[in-house]
Amino acid sequence: MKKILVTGILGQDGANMAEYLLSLPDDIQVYGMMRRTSNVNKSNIKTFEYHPNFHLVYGDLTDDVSVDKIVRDIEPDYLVNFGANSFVGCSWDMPLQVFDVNTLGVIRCLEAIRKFKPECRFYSAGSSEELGDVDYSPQDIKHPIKPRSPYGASKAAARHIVKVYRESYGLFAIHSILFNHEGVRRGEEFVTRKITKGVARIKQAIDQGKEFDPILLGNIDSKRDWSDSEDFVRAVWLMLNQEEPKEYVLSSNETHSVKEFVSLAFQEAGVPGLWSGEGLNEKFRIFQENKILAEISEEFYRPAEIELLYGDSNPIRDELGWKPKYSFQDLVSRMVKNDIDLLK
Ligand code: NDP
Ligand code: GDR
Repeated sequence: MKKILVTGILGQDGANMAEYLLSLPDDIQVYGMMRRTSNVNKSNIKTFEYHPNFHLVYGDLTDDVSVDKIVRDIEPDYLVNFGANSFVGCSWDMPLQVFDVNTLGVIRCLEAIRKFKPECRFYSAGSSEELGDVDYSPQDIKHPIKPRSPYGASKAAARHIVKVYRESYGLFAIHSILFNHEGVRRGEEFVTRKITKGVARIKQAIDQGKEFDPILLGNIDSKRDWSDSEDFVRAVWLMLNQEEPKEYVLSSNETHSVKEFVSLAFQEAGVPGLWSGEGLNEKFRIFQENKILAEISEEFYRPAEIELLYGDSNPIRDELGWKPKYSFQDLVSRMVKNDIDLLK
């Protein structure tokens, strides 16, 4: 029997990881760590919350006592750390909180493992945000660390401390670089979900002959390497079960602009459109009509931006046999369909 502790269980990756682990034929007990909030949203775990091998536990990555207690009581074989303040955009507004959760939280996990269960294998979710204003494309695991946001800096620091604990105490601890990954459990402030929810809202209004407001976006020229989170959690499990604690990049090996995402999402909903104009005046209109579907608002620009992210995940494909199931088009299509169905 294997005991696996997953932090960030109510978020996108934590829920996808737990669902994947519970689907395996192995005898696995999954412990999902959630923090206490006044209005808990369990929508991401509703498909498995009452599975007999799933257990919810309270804990907070900013609280040493709770992290110690959970690791001491459960004695997990694996600790998958998906808990974080994961929104880059707000990290300039609360840099200390971001470091407390994303960096000190990793140290708290490592310390608890070192003290109470040193054989526990540890996975920490690193980010392509660590790479920042990139030197070359595609970016691999050797790319220099040059973050452009407090969030990116917090993940870069976490990356270094995982290496220190691995080398100092011989822990099986890895921090891999994850490029953007999305899906039907994605938080609503991230650009992909914001777009697909907006598309669903507008599609419904058009179908009902009603007026609608356009989707407001920031930098639509930035390019991201988008994958499906369901593909990534399988790769994380492969990484955790390899012989040596080797770190890898996870990516789709493609890059697309926010603009492309918008065009494809509306097309998938049967509302094809066209971009026109420049800079702050750029607009996406319904094809051969004047109705605006998406436009720019300065509110969503960031103090510093990463213009291009484009990963190279060939090493994990070649060495651990990982292969994504979903293409960029599949991802957009699934997210749009899900949001349209949710409105019905
Ligand atoms: P989410 O924001 O969906 O989930 C993060 C989870 O962490 C939430 O459930 C949140 O709880 C929880 N959390 C926040 N603060 C604390 C805390 N103090 N103690 C315990 N739990 C806390 O993120 P994702 O699932 O998308 O990402 C998972 C991990 O992967 C994160 O570390 C993220 O930084 C990293 N990552 C994600 C990428 C992506 O594209 N998705 C790319 C690269 C890295 P609550 O539900 O209460 O808010
Ligand atoms: P990112 O994701 O910052 O890459 O971090 P996000 O979806 O927030 O932004 C992607 C790109 O889209 C641009 N953008 C907008 N972003 C948001 N959120 N809202 C908008 O209206 C908007 N308009 C344009 C952004 O400027 C950016 O260039 C995600 C998170 O999951 C991190 O936790 C993770 O580490 C990285 O991916 C890799």
